[in-house]
Amino acid sequence: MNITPENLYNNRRHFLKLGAGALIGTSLIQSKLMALNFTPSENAQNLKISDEKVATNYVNFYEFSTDKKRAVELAKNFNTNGWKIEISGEVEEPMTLTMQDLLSFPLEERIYRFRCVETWSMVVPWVGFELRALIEKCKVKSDAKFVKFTTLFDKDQFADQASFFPTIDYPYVEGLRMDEAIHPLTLMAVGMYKKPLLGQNGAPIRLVVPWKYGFKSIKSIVKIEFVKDQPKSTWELANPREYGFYANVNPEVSHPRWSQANERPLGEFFTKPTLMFNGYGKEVAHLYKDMDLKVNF
Ligand SMILES: Nc1nc2c(c(=O)[nH]1)N[C@H]1C(S)=C(S)[C@@H](COP(=O)(O)O)O[C@H]1N2
Ligand SMILES: [Mo]
Repeated sequence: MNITPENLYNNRRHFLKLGAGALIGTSLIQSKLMALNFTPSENAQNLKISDEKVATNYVNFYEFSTDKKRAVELAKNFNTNGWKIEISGEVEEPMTLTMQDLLSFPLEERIYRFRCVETWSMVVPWVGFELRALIEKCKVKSDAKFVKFTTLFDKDQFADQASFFPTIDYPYVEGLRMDEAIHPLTLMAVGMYKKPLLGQNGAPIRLVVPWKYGFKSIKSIVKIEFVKDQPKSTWELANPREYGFYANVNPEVSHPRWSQANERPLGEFFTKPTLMFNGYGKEVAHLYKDMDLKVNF
């Protein structure tokens, strides 16, 4: 069954007239009309979904601003026209994928817990496709041991990139080990709350890795490289004592400046205990069975 988003419903006639191809460009107006055809989630785990207003207004997107409200404000004009992802490195078929190509992967709704290293958390109904589908499409070679992701670098659009003293080293880079990347929970998200992603949440396409701290879930991706060596991620480069490459949610490993034992769900007053691997231990603990998670934090 396909969901008809409210905005598409109103524009159905317009949509039919232009045809799908014409709409899967990505200007702001087009993306408002864009149909996300996806398999909805049944919320089998009965997770309590965060309020949409809260999840789309309390964001971390340093390229715009470290101030959460200001980032939302600045993201309103984010132009994702003609967005492409370049795929290179250890692949049989390097390729450049347009949004139209990316939206043709099988899209599903996935309701995931999301835990920021700052100790707030939320539950988001994402729409996206499994990263492993993309990995199959570009025929990744066996020499590839890691995936490196890069966010857009564009001083005209990102105020903090243009500033004299940028907060972090841009472009924002993240990475996953290959077995993490092909894990079925690892999602390339193009939407949330049944609609295309807003600028502040990483439009038009971002990573979502639900068992890791939020900073691994890199936004507005323009490049994916398959590499032999472990890439250095932006936060690891900025402060290796505080932010490791793995960044698995772990209530037993404190951040040097605060405990990670509890979290505050956005929109709620009381905190609750944080779960190992953010509650996804059954699915992912085997990936780390031979590792010391205090060293590889
Ligand atoms: N490019 C980029 N990706 C990013 C960030 C960022 O500043 N820049 N912030 C990260 C952090 S710290 C978190 S918690 C999540 C926040 O996602 P949300 O704002 O959609 O909740 O995005 C992550 N991805
Ligand atoms: Mo975060």
